[in-house]
Amino acid sequence: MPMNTRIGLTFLLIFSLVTANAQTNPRISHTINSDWNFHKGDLSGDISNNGGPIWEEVSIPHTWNARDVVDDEEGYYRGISWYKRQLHIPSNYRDKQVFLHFEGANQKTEVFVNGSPLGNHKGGYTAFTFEISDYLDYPQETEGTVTNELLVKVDNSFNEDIPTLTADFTFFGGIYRDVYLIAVSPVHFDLLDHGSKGVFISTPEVSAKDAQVEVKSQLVNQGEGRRTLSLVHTIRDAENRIVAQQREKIRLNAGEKTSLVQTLEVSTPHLWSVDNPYLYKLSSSIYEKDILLDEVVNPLGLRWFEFDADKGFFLNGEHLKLIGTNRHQDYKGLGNALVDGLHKRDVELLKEMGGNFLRVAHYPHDPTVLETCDRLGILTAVEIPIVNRITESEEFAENSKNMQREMIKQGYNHPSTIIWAYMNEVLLRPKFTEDEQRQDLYYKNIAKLAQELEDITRAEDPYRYTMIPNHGHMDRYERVGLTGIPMIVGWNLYQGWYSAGIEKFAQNLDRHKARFPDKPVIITEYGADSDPRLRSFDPIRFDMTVEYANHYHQVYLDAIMERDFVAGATVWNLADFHSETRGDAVPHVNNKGILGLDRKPKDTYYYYQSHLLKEPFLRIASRNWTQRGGISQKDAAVAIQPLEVYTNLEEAHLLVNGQRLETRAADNNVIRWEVPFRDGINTLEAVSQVNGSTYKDYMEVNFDLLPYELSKGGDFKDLAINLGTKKRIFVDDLTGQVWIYDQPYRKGSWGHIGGETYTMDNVSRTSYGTDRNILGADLDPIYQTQLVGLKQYRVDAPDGVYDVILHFSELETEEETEILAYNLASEDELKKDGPRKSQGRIFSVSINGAVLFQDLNLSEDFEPLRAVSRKARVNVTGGEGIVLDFDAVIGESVLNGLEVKRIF
Ligand code: GCB
Ligand code: CA
Repeated sequence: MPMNTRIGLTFLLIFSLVTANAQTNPRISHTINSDWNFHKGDLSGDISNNGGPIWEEVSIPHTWNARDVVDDEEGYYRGISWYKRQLHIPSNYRDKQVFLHFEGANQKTEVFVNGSPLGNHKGGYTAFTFEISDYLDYPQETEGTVTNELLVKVDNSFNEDIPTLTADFTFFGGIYRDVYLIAVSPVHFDLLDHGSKGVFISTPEVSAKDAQVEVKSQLVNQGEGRRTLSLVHTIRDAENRIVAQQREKIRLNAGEKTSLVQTLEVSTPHLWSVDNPYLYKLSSSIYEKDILLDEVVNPLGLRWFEFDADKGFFLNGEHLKLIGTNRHQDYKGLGNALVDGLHKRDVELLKEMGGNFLRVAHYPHDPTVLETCDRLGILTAVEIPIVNRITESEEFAENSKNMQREMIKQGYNHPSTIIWAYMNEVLLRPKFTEDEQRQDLYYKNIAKLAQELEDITRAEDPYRYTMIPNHGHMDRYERVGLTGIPMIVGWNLYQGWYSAGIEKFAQNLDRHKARFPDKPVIITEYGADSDPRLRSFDPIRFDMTVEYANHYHQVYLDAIMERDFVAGATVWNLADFHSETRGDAVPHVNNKGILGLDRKPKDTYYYYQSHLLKEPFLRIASRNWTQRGGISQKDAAVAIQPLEVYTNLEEAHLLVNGQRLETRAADNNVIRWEVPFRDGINTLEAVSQVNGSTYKDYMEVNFDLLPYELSKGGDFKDLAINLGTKKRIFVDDLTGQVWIYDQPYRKGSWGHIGGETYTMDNVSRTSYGTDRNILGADLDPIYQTQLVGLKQYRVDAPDGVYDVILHFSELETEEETEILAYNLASEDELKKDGPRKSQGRIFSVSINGAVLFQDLNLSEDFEPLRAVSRKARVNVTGGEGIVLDFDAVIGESVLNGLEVKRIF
């Protein structure tokens, strides 16, 4: 790029171009998202042959994996598919240069116009642009349009040269972000530099007095002849007043591309901050004489920031604890094909939570995300998708470096972005564990790539920080050199989740400080899975209940807030997200969100609000737990269950069905009461009075109260019991049915006689039940736990007609489970993991003496992990109740769930 085309003196010229600026931009740019055809699978033979394959009408955003990633079949379609569309090209495009801009397609894309290949793009998370001018047919006449054919081949199969290789998220295939058609004058801002806009704004010096704004522009003359042009940058404030302007004359030869840097100054700038994200507009325009040829507009936020290894983060000179979440880009039922509104909503939800920081994980997201962060005042870290491991090939390195450049150049102008990152937990499952020398070489290759990415980042953008997020194996990262290379170290820590001992989290923070005293640190991940359908009165690690996650986040947030050297932390994750290889309570989904897959808040979201919001906040924690159930007290027709309120106020009282419970003081923002619930609708109102103002939160709970003595009749209607759990409750979000935990038989009530809770052998996580996907069920948690070796189950139901439903699943399998890629437990702990080896079992069940199953063999008659249920109608007479007898022929009898429903 020759710089000698730069002529004349730069001079400041304000207001003189006002009339010229009023011209409309000749650049045409719009999405072409509607009216596409899609073919799942490859096209055989001639790609332009329209006769053969079946095309389905789709619009973009689109993925072909929205459904097959959540079904019971292992895996999902990872391969080639095709998209096709007509491009209607008007005659005046003949005088323009025409481009296609893809915001993202996963993961390898080839584009053809009228049968000619334009090239390909590798990587599923960054934008790319192709020029198509030379391949188009234009109308002969001056009126009308001519139809051109656009074909796009997208391939999401595993490719060892394209990050991501393996990770705990689903690699949805498709053109899942906007596609633009852009037509510009032959002289324009460069559109072919890594999918960027060709204008790069940085702010090397900002203070309360003065801001330097440096603009690097890349201009292209694709027309004929040498052109004399002026390049004008104009900064306008939020009221559209011009506050700085600069004009420079340049000459561009035919076919020439040039790049130049100009500096503008804004005195007493209105600063961009989290509470006041003030945005200027910077328009960059190319004129010939006073004719506007091209223009791009960028946001401009003026701020300065700094990380300090002891004191944390500072924005505009003021200390700011960075607190927020990570985010993945998918949504319930939609895969990764989201409209802008859903991306924007996520950032709003983070802001409404009181968050000020977003780790855009594990790859760049839709441009809407950073645009919304700019506007709402959320700081961001953005990274490329190298996760878990690398391939030691030149191609892998090249693709990674190219992605890093794309990420930086495409996101360059966002004031919200303060960190560029790369390589998430790249030493999680190191290759070559059997060969130390080879492993050393692998480590060296990782360090080499890290250094190259670091160098590229600092060269491309000297004004932001760099970061590598690692998992908790501090020694390994230090040894390989990954704690030394970037400017900030990120730690993803899961003590009290993947490994036992939640108190070890705080110890790890202090360990960081002791070992890396000069390195700024961010806790880039921490989280615990919770399925909003699961609740517990005795939460334990890996039970997937909301209550355990609540406890986990309370302990973590405390430790993070107590330590100034921890510059910030981001919860894993803002919302639940798809991860096809996962089992657990919601198979194929990672449930560490503080919002659900549908963005419904879990209790933890409110907990963060109580800590982060500055205005008075009072919220019933279990706000969305509206269906409860339990056994009545002996002497009163109520069941006592806890209820918590999250608040930043000092104290509150609770009204339960209009009755006032005592005023209690908040302890670390939590107030807890033991609440008497009656059968049916209960009203709950938390009330707090502060300085004459009253704050309230109200909810209703529909409670299924089971009589203490079933045999006495009472209100017994439906009973649903989940066996083999510990004080865990399951609420079916479809029917509202509440499944309560089992108990040993008590006369007049119900329960098991004999039997013990199923546990996996030597498992390092789940302390009861299995974490495997149950086939043929949505109520996986009901089948994942089990009572083993029971002799009898009794329900002392009064005389009447009942449906009795038994639920079984064989939880023991022959196959070995492999170590899951996402398990972050230590390698010693992992060695112990494994399912119980099947001993085989055959048993019979009878109801009140009548045979229900004879010689049931769950793994032979069905298959392991398949949900099996049987419903039978029983007429209970003479006060005999319901008696289930279990009789094992081989091995032990089992039962996973039991429902008893009164018919009349
Ligand atoms: C991690 C990974 C993230 C996983 C998360 C988890 O450390 O960086 O991709 O989803 O743990 O939930 O296991
Ligand atoms: Ca599947």
